[in-house]
Amino acid sequence: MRPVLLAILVLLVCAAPASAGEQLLTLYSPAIESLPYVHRSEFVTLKADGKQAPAQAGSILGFQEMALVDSKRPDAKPLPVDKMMVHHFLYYAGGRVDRGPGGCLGDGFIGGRGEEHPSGRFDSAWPAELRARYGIRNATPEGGAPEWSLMTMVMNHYKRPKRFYVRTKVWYTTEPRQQMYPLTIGNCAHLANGMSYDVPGGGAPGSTFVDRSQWTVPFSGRILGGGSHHHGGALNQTLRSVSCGRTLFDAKAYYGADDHPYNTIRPILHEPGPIANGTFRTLQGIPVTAGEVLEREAVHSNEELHIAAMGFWATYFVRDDSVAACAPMPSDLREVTVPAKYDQRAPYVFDRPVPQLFAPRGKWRAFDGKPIAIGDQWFKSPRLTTKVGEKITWQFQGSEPHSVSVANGPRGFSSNYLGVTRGSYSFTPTVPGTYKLTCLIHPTTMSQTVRVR
Ligand SMILES: [Cu+2]
Repeated sequence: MRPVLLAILVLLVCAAPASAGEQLLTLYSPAIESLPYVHRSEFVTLKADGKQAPAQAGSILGFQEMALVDSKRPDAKPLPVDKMMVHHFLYYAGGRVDRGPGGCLGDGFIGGRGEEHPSGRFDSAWPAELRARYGIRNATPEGGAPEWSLMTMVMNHYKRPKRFYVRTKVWYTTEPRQQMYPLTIGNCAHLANGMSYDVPGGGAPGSTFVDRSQWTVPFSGRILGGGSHHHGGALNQTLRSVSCGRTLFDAKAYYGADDHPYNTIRPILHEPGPIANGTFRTLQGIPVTAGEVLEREAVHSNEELHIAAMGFWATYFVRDDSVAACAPMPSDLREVTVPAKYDQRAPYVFDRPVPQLFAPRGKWRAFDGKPIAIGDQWFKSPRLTTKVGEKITWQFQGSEPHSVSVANGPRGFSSNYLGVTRGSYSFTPTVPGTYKLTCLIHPTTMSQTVRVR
């Protein structure tokens, strides 16, 4: 045999274990319809048929791509972010075996994409060495493949309804891997509000708002990585071990330069989010032991208001009973998705207020203390005057979900940001000024302005 050919063969044989049985599956959601300027959550089931979700029991090794396309042609380019912006995709495989503790998003959660991933590509987050060793077991107790489900929230900036598919490229194998547990570490008290909370703003220059929570590690093992999901005046988010007195991850929020689509897209429907949040990987893993207390801190700028802010960590754990308490940090921990270009101002200046896209009309009315009705495409008393200290209550009575949320004004507040059809929400202004309110679900057709003196 010729030496060159032999060398190639040796290389091929040596390279093989790194990708034993690995396949890259291209999967599509059913068609989903989106109306202009409306951000709405859609929940779809993905059948375990090899087209929507893997057909065979196996292991998920990583996600290469989560993208929006309007065609199933293999070379279809993802829809541009300034036309179809992805708020988030959340993938679940609820019927799989050995789901682990799961964390705030539940034990079915397997992965997701947030607004901090404008390209929808995750190649560097799932290196081949990691895929060769670890995977999320994707099998039912009967030995088949579970169906998946997908939650999508997208913002359609086309001026017409747009039909799209979510294309998912997933590294997959039917060969054995060590079990990897997806685990979301956040303040689960925010779950009822879709994991979001409001940053009131109005603070002095440089002031911050911190959302903090603790979590107790349920089993000994190693953390193979974590991605921060953080927006709403996001500055940085940390994950610390209180028990060992050390920082595990400190994730910076990266913002687009002035010419990034997130900053030039019009109309502004919500404040521009980060174009990346710190994401870390380590093949050795960060050692943690059962009972160890971790604490996350999401730090937000509190100079301006930020509605529907979020801060949590999406992490991946493996079990390992041999880990000693507070064993040394891994030498191979690294940040994997730093954007090539971003705004270098530190701290970032949040200077793009969200406009009230629909001007409220009608006579100014003085608040009489009675609940203010919110129905389909309307606020009762669109222009209202009141005084500091008077509690205002809004009553939801539409057939579609609505919210009452500050677009801009002296302080930020919001009812449930996904919208509700029943119940009420109250706010007592303590600061005078003009509060320009909107419905987050119908920002172009619904508004109310409240003048507080
Ligand atoms: Cu609405």
